[in-house]
Amino acid sequence: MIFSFLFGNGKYTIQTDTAKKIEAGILLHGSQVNISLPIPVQSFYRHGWQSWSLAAWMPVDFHLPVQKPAILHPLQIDPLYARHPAPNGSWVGAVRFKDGNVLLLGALGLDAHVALHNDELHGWYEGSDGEWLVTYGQEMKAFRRYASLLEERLGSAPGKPSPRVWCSWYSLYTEIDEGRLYKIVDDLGNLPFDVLQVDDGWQLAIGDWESNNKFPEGIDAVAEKIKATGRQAGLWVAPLIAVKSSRLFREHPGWFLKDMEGQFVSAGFNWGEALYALDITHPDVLDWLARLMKQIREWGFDYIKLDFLYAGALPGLRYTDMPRESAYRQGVKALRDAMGQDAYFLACGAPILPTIGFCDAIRVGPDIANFWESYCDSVMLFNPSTPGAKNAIRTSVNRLWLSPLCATDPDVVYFRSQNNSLDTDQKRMLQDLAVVCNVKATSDLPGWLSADEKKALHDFLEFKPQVKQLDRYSFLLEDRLVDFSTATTFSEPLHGFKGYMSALIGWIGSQPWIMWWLYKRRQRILDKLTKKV
Ligand code: 9PG
Repeated sequence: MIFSFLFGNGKYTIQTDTAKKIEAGILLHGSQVNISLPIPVQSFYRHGWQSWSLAAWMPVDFHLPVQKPAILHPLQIDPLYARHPAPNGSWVGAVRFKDGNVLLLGALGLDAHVALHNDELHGWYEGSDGEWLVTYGQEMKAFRRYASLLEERLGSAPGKPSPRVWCSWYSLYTEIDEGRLYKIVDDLGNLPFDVLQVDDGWQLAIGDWESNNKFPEGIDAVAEKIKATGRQAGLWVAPLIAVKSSRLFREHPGWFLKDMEGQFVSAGFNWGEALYALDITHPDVLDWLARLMKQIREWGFDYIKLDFLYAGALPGLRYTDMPRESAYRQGVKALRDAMGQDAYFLACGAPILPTIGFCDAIRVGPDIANFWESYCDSVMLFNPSTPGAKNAIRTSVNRLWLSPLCATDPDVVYFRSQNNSLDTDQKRMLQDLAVVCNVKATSDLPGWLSADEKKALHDFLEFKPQVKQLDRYSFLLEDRLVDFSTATTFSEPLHGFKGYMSALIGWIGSQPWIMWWLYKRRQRILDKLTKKV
């Protein structure tokens, strides 16, 4: 069917099954939607699939290169659309006109994608059909209307206050052990943290979620030590992936997602190894996951960071045939039910829309790092999902519209100058974003902080200002103006000789043995760095 609607700047022709006017805009229903735009657009809002995928406004004539290395596609973006030629995004897309108004097309269901083809905005559902909102006007208002309809469909977080978290990742990385964590429990003293969260490095293997020999007293003893200081204990776990060398994979190869050719579906590459995805429609997998969540609570952890969740929604053949994001959503609901509503659930590496309603917080950007950006990742590989402060701020600030639905976690901030190449302004920008999100975390070892830095950290944790958004990237914190726009720019895609070099580096970076070698090299550097701790 073809429908015509008049918005502020002209007549729009919409092709889909049904359309009706509602207060928020126009509610459509159909597996496909085509909207002809009456006037030229300036920029397109692309919304990446999962926590680490890029969300940004981009000029329509900016050709985003294919993200490199390709081996990381399943881990960093929606692999199905890695090579889509047109500007595109998951569930929602918006275009901005010269006068500043936007037109937003947003799916109200799962398994949906939006792309801009010249003067046509195109939306489609992968499997079935579903609802869409089309809304026009001032940018922040348009996104607010979309978020509010999403809340009606998907629910929202129950509004628990966001705890202030000390997380072990961005200082010790995998080099955590019992002694080091016990020392941190003591050294945190009276800094106002609510949670001490143990990150990656405690487990036997990716897939085998029992404590390793660096924790002779067991991971439950760590939880107990933390709780004895009046804080909650937090634990990181990546329950939907496993490596082939894990006992889980060896004992249950039939639990893993396969493709049409019968090959295991790749969930990317990390820790120097290939990752595989559990099929969470398999009843035995669901049972195993529920037991794991209950076990974590029994160990004494009440704050749970579930990571690498995208693996549950990768394309593949499932035990129960259903659209991939619906399968994932069922799985996340099962995880939430098993951990209990009273646990604090931070979703990370998570497909955004299908996680909403079940998590308390969602990571809305790639990992932070103790540097602004890496030349190799940002310029040579053009990869906005890699760790770095600029990448993390860029995507997080472009996802603030999600905040009515759940807490938006921009990742940790730094106060330390030791082992850190971020300058004062860059650290300040990270801290300001955490205040805007009201999700505050750090990984700085107390021993790495000077007295002044400790005081600044203390003040930050206690700071609860009035926050007012002025426009897309600028805010008032009480009466101080903060602006994140310098983090939202991109480097120029490379052409000519540099373009070939970039392709070559991308190809080299996609070789598993190079990834393995890089991992081992990183581990050696880390080992040296943490020896003194
Ligand atoms: C632990 C970490 C931390 C961190 C998470 C997640 O694109 N990548 O290759 C990629 C690897 C790891 C990663 C993010 C992206 O980090 O976000 O906070 O918990 O796992 O291993």
